[in-house]
Amino acid sequence: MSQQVILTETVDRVGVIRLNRPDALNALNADLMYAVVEAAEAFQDDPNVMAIVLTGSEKAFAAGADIKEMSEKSYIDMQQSDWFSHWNRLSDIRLPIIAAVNGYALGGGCELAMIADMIIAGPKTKFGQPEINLGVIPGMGGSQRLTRAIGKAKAMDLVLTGRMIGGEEAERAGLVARLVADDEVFDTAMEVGKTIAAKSRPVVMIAKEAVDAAFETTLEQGLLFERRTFHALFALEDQKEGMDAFANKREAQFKDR
Ligand code: CO8
Repeated sequence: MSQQVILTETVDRVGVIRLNRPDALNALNADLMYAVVEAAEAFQDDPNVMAIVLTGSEKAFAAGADIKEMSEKSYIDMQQSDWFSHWNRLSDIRLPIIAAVNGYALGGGCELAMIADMIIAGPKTKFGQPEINLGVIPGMGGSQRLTRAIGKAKAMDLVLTGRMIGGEEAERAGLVARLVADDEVFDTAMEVGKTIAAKSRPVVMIAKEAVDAAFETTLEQGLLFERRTFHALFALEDQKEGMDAFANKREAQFKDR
């Protein structure tokens, strides 16, 4: 029987997706892409899941798209299959996705981590966009999400030279939300997921949409979206509960958790 390319479980309302191609350093082939996307959609459809933690192994989050699967493809193969466009389904997931990243996060691996909403990493994590060494460029967001995350100067450095950066440099550059000891990366991501799990599910989804809107709109449009959405939250019982709990010095018990 062939090995499962991902492993999934639900722990305390946090859905975990673990990439599981250890012999290929979790290289992202088509099977793995479909499996990740379908698992994330299944978690989203489960009202008991509040957040998703996406992780790999100690040695590799993912060492990139599967070079062996791609190498012999023609332009027409890539263009007609719209290779890897299915990852867009992952960026459509409305639950927060936390990437717990150890080891190599290269090429498509770095790009997959950037599709997530936040990255937790350790000092030994290695991020990079080494596609230039293969005679190609990033194809899943490395020229776009990376530039938005760390700015043009550093994105140019990584994309043009293919050099890797460690977790500390990535955190300083703004790619990593929390830098923790390497052996605490997964547990920290789970703690973040559990913290989110105590909030209101619709409000969590709307908060994610509001932050994402900053990348898609002008400041004026974004501020209006935020303000109108803020107004709309006053239609929720969870807003009444949250504010009443504050006033009465108790912990909020959100209905739509
Ligand atoms: N694809 C396929 N196999 C891989 C990959 C990969 N990306 N990375 C590692 N492997 C395999 C190796 O071939 C090796 O297999 P085998 O044992 O059968 O020879 C096994 O994993 C272990 O790897 P190494 O022996 O190389 O391990 P090392 O510890 O010596 O080196 C490295 C680790 C530095 C991570 C090295 O494996 C490496 O450089 N890997 C390739 C990194 C890379 O170039 N990534 C970018 C790939 S291209 C990409 O991601 C484009 C994404 C956008 C596509 C969008 C299309 C529209």
